[in-house]
Amino acid sequence: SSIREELLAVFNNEKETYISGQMLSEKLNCTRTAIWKHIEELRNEGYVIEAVQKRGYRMTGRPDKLSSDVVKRNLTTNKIGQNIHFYETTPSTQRIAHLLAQQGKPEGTVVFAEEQTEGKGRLDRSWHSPVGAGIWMSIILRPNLPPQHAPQLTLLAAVAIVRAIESELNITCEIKWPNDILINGKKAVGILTELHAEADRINSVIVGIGINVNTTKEEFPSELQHLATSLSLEKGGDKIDRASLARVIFESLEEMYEKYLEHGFTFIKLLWESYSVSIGKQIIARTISGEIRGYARGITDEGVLMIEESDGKIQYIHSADIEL
Ligand code: BTX
Repeated sequence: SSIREELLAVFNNEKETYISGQMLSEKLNCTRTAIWKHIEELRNEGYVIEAVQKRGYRMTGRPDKLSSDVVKRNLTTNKIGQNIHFYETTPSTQRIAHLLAQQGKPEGTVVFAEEQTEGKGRLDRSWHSPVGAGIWMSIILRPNLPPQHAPQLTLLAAVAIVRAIESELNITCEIKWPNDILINGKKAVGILTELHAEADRINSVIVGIGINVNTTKEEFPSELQHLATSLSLEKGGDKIDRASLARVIFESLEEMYEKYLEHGFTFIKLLWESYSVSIGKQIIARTISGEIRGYARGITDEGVLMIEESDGKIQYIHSADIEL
């Protein structure tokens, strides 16, 4: 409700001072009973609101939950993250984003979930998305581009996320083609780009982003424990504020996306190559039609991986898993 939002806004602006019930009811133009009811509701959601006789209320803690209020506070983007749909639990934010895209929701609309029960990766693989541990989200973009440029958006997203993580948390990341973000060799982020397109034009792109933020070692299933990590684990177990990270990611993504639409892929490509672990190395690419071994030359202007085989022949890889 709007009282709830205004109440949160007042508490956020008045971090240190107590505000009396009387003042709140005047400010928000409602009864003191209404104020009291909303404060009780906020407490049930995990907000910590102190009440002190004769002084009033003060908010001293917020739930570790992603909510629209918290993420949108101080968000400086024009589009990305300005419309957020939140779910406590959902099979996959991708599914919801696809539906919203088809309903015509605007570019930059985001679907967030605290938990995904059937989070998906590429090729029908699954993405482990335990409750409250990460940022599990899907973003709708509507670039006016031909469909064959869509893979560039995966690389763009990877670059934007790496830059956001590095600047916000001071953690060094590497990118493994096409969509893995690794920290100390382990996967911390996965990106899945899906498309609605006609023959010559993209209608919408759904960029699915899964970031292991506060996932603990025990929360990873045993088969992932050696392959996966979380930002918190890489920070020695410190708990990381998901809302601020989400905000920085939106800003970074929007900046990259706008530059890309204006100037094309070249500068993203350069940045991407600078973060890449696979380029310039001997690699094995496992594709659905078999294995290709060789030297990773780079990526094309389309975002396609080029591997030079021992006989000098160049293979163009559109989809594969890379082993270093
Ligand atoms: P991918 O196919 O490259 O990676 C999936 C593989 O990664 C799995 O087979 C497994 O080995 C490993 N894996 C699974 N879960 C995790 C995890 N939490 N951390 C590290 N490794 C893991 C990557 O696909 C694309 C993932 C996109 C996920 C987002 S979350 C929001 C959106 N909704 C949705 O359903 N998917 C996207």
